[in-house]
Amino acid sequence: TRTPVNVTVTGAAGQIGYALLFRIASGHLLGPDVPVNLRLLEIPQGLKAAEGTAMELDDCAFPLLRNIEITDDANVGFAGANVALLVGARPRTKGMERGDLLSANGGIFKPQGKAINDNAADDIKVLVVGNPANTNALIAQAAAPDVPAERFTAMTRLDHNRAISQLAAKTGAAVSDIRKLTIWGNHSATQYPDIFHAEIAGKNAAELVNDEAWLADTFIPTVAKRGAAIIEARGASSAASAANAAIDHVYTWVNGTAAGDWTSMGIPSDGSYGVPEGLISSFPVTTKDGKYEIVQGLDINEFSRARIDASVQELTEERDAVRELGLI
Ligand code: NAX
Repeated sequence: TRTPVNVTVTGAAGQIGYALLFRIASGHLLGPDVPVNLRLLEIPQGLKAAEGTAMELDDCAFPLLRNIEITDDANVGFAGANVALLVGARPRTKGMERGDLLSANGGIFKPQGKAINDNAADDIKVLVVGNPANTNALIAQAAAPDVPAERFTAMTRLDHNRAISQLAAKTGAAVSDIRKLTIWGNHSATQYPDIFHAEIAGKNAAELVNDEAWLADTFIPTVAKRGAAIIEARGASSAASAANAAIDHVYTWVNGTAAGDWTSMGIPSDGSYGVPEGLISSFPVTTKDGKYEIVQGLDINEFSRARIDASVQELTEERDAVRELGLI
């Protein structure tokens, strides 16, 4: 039998945590033959609720779930971690400036990055879900100099999945017929969902849609503002779909993209497509054997260029702000 994989989830008592843990334990994160140990990291106020969730996990009698540990100590939570899902973050509250938000999250992601550096397994893979996800990933990465930088990633898979769904609805295609969609930039309102290289049943999606006004005025804002629309409708932010995207992100990273397709991940830029090196920005990537590679050689038209640049500009400003705050 295989050695269990240690999966650490921060913010385990939160609403995404509640939707995520059961799917990890049932084998959807890593595959149906991979046993897992769960490490739930919470703040002291969250420990009791995390214990309740752990009781429910026990009550599922998942064959793949070996053990569960609950802690508010990051050194314990990341000990031997092979996969870390950093979900817990400080949300923006009323009247909070960007600087306040970034420094509050620096207070979470800097020590967690250090705890990963000091305690995680050599093959650690990190996904940051907690917002502002790209810049939180940058903060954690900077605090973990002994971990290869490319192991720190940020989640844009929910945006990717939202874009596929919107494109399917517009064209009447099945979601399974859509390939090669890309989210570029920041997981924020400036993100750019790009269909110019996407394919629908093998045909170019932008040519099929053939409606730049729909792209600019409907598709892009609908995808970018979907989080707010969910809050408006549900009275709470996206949880099950966010958990699903986190599962997709890690599953794809570990198990590979399908031939003829790619996915979107927030990853440290190597300078491709004019994105300054080191920024954690979303790119089209293929994955294989637990590694990812940026898809190279795509033609970027003017429509796309302006939107990628705007989102990358926002990431640059966030990076400069956390640098100013001494967080990286
Ligand atoms: P909740 O407020 O329900 O849960 C957050 C949990 O994190 C709480 O239980 C809290 O006690 C815990 N926590 C806070 N600080 C912690 C720390 N230092 N260590 C460990 N745990 C800590 O939020 P939820 O709805 O689960 O959302 C979590 C995060 O995901 C938020 O930052 C949210 O903005 C972000 N999202 C990111 C998305 C993405 O696509 N990248 C989409 C969904 C979501 O909005």
